[in-house]
Amino acid sequence: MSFAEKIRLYFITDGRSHGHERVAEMALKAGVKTIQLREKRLPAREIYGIAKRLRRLTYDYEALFIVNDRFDIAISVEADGIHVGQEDLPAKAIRSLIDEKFPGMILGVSARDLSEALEAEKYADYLGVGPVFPTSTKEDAREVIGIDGLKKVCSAVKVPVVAIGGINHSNVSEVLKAGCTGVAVISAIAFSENPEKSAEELLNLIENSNKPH
Ligand code: 3NM
Repeated sequence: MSFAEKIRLYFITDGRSHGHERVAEMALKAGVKTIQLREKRLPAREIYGIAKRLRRLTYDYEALFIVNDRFDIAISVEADGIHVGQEDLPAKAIRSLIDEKFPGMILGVSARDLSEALEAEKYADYLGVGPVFPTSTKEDAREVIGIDGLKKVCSAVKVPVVAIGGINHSNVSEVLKAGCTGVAVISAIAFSENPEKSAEELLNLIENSNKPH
C-alpha cells in the first residue's frame, strides 16, 4: 500500500476517550493505516510507554505510526514519523536531523494557511491543513479555513495534504473533493460509541470518493 493510500484516513488518538491503545486497536481492526499519538497531558515516561505499545500494535497491523510533537519519543520507539505544529520544534531543524541521522523517517507539519503551507512544504513529507471546520477537540485551533481555504492550499503545494478539523461522516466526501490526499480525525472515531464501526464507515465513504492523487 502506498504512502498516499495509507494516509487516506489518518486517525489521531489524544487519549481523551476510550484510552489510546483501545481506541487505536479498534481503528486498526477497521482497517485504518495511519495512527498518530497526540498526548499533551502526561509526563514523558508515560507517553513513552503508550508509544511503545502503539508501535507494536501498528507493526502488527502494518500501519504507520506517527508521534505528535515529541521527536525524542518518536525516535525512542522507532516511530515511522513525527508530526510538528507551528509552535513545536521547527520543521527545518527536524528535517536536518532526519536527513542526517534518521533517513526515511516521515515528517508531517501543520499549516493553517497558504503562506505557512508554502514554507512547511520545503521540509515536510506531508502537510496537516486546517481546521477545515469548527472543532471542539483542539482548544487553541484558529479560525476555520473552510473548503475554499483547503482547495487553495491543495492546489498550491506539491506534497500530500491531510485535511483536519471537524471532519466526520457527513462532510468527508466533500473534503476529499477539495483535492487533499487524506483526512485526519479525532472525534469522528474516538468519541463514537463504537469506534471500530465508525472507522469502517469512514473508510467506506472514502473508498467511494475520488482516488488519491
Ligand atoms: N489540529 P476533530 S484541528 C489536532 O487545525 C487538531 O491543526 C487541528 O479533531 C488543526 O477531528 C485538530 O475532533 C483537532 O475535529 C481535530
